[in-house]
Amino acid sequence: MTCSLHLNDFMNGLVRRNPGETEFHQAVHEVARDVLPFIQTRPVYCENRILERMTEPDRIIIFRVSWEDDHGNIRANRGYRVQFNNSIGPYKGGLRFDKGLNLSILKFLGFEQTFKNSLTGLPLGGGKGGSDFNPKGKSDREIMRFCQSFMTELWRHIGPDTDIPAGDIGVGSREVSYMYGQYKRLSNTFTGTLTGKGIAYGGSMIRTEATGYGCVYMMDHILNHHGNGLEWKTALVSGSGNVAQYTIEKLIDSGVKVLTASDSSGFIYDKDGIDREKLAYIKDLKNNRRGRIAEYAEEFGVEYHEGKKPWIIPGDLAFPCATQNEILLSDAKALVANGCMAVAEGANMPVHQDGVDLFDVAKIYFAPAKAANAGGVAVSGLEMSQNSMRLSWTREEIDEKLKKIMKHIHDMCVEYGMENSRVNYRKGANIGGFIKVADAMVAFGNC
Ligand code: NDP
Ligand code: 2IT
Repeated sequence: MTCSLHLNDFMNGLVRRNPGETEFHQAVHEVARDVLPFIQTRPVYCENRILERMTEPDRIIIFRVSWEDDHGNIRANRGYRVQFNNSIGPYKGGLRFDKGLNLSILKFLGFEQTFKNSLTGLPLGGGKGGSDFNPKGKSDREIMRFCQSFMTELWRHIGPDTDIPAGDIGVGSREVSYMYGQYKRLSNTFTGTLTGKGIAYGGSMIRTEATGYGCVYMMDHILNHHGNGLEWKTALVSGSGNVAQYTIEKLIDSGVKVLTASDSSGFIYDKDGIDREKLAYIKDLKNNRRGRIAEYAEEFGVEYHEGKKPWIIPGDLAFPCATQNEILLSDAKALVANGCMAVAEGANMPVHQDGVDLFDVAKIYFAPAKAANAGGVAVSGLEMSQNSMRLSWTREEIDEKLKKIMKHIHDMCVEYGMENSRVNYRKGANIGGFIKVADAMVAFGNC
């Protein structure tokens, strides 16, 4: 059988089958343009229609979540779990609570997760879920009732060898704990069915820090590989949630001056750099008081740019850690014009494809999300191992394993991303993540 699958034909088919799902189209296109030329050199993948099959989720579960607010009103939201691909392990990926959430976003996230989880080298399949529930402004009791109601349906679809959810935007340790409590009650089991749990009840050391720390480890590897290093650099970080906080923490510890942090209302520009004390303020502000980043500007007397993103500030390194498509072409142009040398995606798909292409042309090192932010799910995988063994590893042991995993991912990118003596990390991550899943699917036959 000859094999000639062209990007346009492939994408036209995907868009026809998934109308209006722009984020999903974008994520698949970014992978397909690297993977399709590679597939032409390995006919077995083409003959087995691996990419067509890999872009169709195994199944999607959609359900109603009814809950009662503090005023006694019954409210209804929609819950989702996209079980994307379990070829190399049980479905694994976070839950997002965000008012704008929809199936297109969840399919892009589940698709990306499949490649990311493969890159970690751990036996993890890909999945993603969540709800269009808006946690902002809700009381603690409302969050609890929502989480319990959400899990009252989800629990029958998940399990320690089936599907293991975790956190994402709007879902942190508080929400994971409420959901785990309900899961435990309904299933009458104590197993590792969610990750990101509290340390007292099966959580892993470093899981909270892992995505941000891993992202900085990846940037360090990229700079070292090119004869450079982190020390004395300046950095722009977006977001002020879980990923941003621990990216900032590891950057401070690595001798980097972090100039910015943000939320969906605007960003702060701290010319002196965010230090440990100021970071503690951000953690308390966001995790305990659920406040806005504008309060940092008032507290420390620094600039606050309402309705703007940090990319207009000059800085050596950029770490977008908030959400998808937060670096559009105009933002990427500003980064290039200001001399930015490297970008690592802490968030999932924060750089729009036009920006990725510009970084390519401008020879800016670009670590895509599936490589740069894989530390979070990697330590989730380690949490699963500890739960299965009924043992806990120390902080030092986990950090050591996380470092090894990020090095392994970097080396995979180098192995599959070499282009005219330059590493294309995007291409390397796409092909490196694809191969293991593709080989498993070929081995399983036509299923
Ligand atoms: P959090 O909910 O802890 O924080 C999200 C941050 O992003 C907040 O500062 C939030 O601001 C901001 N944000 C959210 N939506 C927007 C928007 N539309 N425009 C601008 N800013 C926005 O989430 P996480 O830190 O966990 O997740 C951040 C990113 O990292 C996501 O892309 C997620 O998928 C990814 N990720 C997370 C992992 C994890 O382990 N948690 C692992 C790997 C990737 P505001 O408060 O105003 O909404
Ligand atoms: O996007 C991601 O990798 C996450 N939100 C973490 C998933 C996980 O299962 O830890």
